Amino acid sequence: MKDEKMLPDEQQMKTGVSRRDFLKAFTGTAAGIGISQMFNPALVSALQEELKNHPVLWIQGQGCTGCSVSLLNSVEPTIAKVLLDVISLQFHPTVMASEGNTAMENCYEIAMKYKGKFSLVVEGAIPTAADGKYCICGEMHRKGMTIEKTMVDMTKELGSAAGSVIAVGTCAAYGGIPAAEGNVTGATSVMDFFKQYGIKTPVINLPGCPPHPDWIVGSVVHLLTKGIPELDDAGRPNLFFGENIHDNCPRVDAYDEGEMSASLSDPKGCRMDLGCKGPDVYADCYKRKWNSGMNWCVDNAVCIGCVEPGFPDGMSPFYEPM
Ligand code: FSX
Ligand code: SF4
Ligand code: SF4
Repeated sequence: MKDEKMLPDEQQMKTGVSRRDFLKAFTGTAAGIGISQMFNPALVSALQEELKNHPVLWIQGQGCTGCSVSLLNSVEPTIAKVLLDVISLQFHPTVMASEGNTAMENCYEIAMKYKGKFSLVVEGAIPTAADGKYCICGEMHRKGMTIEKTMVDMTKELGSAAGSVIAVGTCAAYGGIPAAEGNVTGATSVMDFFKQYGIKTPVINLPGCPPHPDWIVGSVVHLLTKGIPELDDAGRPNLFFGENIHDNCPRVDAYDEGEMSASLSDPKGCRMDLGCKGPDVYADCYKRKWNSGMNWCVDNAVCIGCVEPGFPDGMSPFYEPM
């Protein structure tokens, strides 16, 4: 893993983007440049040079693919450039053109060639029951035999060969919905899975059901260019998960004055009586907002705490105060 370091001076000159602007992009302040603006053509070419030996492999287990959809909705029309040219995404079951044995062989070849250097993104929980058979990711052909690769196999094999792992979405980070009460598949998070198998590769958790696209792109770029960002006790980057929703909510004055919203369509008041979990939740949704900055959960509903380790059981029922 690379140490924290300055973007090289010549790179700053070449791109016209200072380190200050680069870091500002991660904070999501209204005055800062947006994450997608980091990918101006000059910065793209500088990052390409730095990242050509750092491919990313993305695997999917037990989730709804919402994490990928959230990412793909983000920075159109430059998302293809971000994923393929900047981030060097070499394997992604939803968006890659290749399939079957060819795709699987390519994935494992890259993992061997860049052992200890590539980053693995895990989306979805890992179903460990029934010998992993609840989630078969692909097949490989060997000497006339067909070998099934389960999510358990791929997380174990690729996870131990990777230089770093990003657990994208609450399912991968903490188990999420698949690991909620019932959990017949034995769904588990990346960190718990690694503990079980003694895998020591560092893990960054990027929760959210789904996670904000800026959290994904920003964390991947930070990891690849400047190393692992500072993490909190739940393994999340402080850059995105360091602030309390309630303390920063535009409705907190109403809360202090005891003015509660009468219904979800009430434009005024605090949503606590309607089930808002903001006081127990740490994320920057209140300022980053969603849907290209259009709105966020508390505008039209409540915060259900989708980024927290106890989600969803610990936050249920969503319509009642804690
Ligand atoms: Fe989980 Fe991803 Fe929730 Fe879905 O695949 S974080 S169910 S929005 O999208 O894993
Ligand atoms: Fe806190 Fe939610 Fe009320 Fe906002 S709406 S002040 S986050 S309880
Ligand atoms: Fe999740 Fe709450 Fe942010 Fe909505 S406001 S995305 S529920 S953390």
